[in-house]
Amino acid sequence: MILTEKKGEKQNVGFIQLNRPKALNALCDQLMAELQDALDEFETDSNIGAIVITGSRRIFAAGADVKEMQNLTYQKCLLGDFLARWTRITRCKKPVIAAVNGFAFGGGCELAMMCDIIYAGNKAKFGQPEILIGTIPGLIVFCAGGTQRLPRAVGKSLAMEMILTGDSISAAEAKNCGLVSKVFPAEELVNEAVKTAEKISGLSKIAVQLAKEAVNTGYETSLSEGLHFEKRVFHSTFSTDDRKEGMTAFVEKRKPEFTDN
Ligand code: CO8
Repeated sequence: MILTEKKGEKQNVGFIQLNRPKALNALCDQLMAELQDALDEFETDSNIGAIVITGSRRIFAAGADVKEMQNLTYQKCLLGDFLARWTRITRCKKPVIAAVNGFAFGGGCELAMMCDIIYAGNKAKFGQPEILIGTIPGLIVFCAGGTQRLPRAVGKSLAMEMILTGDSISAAEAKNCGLVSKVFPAEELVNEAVKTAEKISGLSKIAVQLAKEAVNTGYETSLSEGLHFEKRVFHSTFSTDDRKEGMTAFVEKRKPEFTDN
């Protein structure tokens, strides 16, 4: 249900395409298991510096698979491990870019929000329509994040409006409110996401991983704890060859050659 390949001039970008067109890339357990395997593989491949996740031109993902959930009970959700693998992406140490063309609804929007950067095609639509089918974003015991990440990304008022009405927002609105960082013509979106991933992959993998961890730590904690973490992590970069090389190259007016040491 997914396609994977390595992209970029140096083959250092892990590329994942959700590929379940008949069900509009509805996120079922099998698809998420395959996604987890792909992330495991790219994460352990030392040549890969960043990962891009996309869908098709028409659809990123239409949410969790409603047919799979139709007869689910509270007891099964609570006691079983239904969707337990879904948050794997939030534990990925390498940067993940979501390239969203078309609909990103429900779990699809949540999947995009679990990524580090979201780029959108100009016809993309983001929404949390769970209220229309009698539930709420996020599912019962799994932290998919619709009610938590969306308000942090777009502000409380817009998040409430989206979550309580099920109405979606356009790519332009998503850009305006900060949910996505850039909007591109649909046909250019994937290339642009890969270009950014290539750029990140060419930097020190140590610095990139630490920077990602520092931002995410700050996102989930108080400002003072975040600042303390940042200071410690900043200090730790002075134990790396890459920090010395980066600063030396700047002083010598040349391009740095990072070795990930
Ligand atoms: N689950 C299962 N099948 C789906 C889903 C879905 N979410 N969405 C579409 N499909 C299927 C349809 O049933 C249909 O199949 P079939 O041909 O067998 O009847 C096929 O895809 C095509 O769908 P439509 O005919 O509806 O296509 P349209 O172009 O008319 O509409 C829409 C496209 C607007 C995207 C529409 O399909 C839609 O509204 N889909 C449902 C959206 C939704 O409610 N999503 C929320 C689901 S709940 C959820 O995501 C909870 C989050 C859980 C946590 C996740 C953590 C990552």
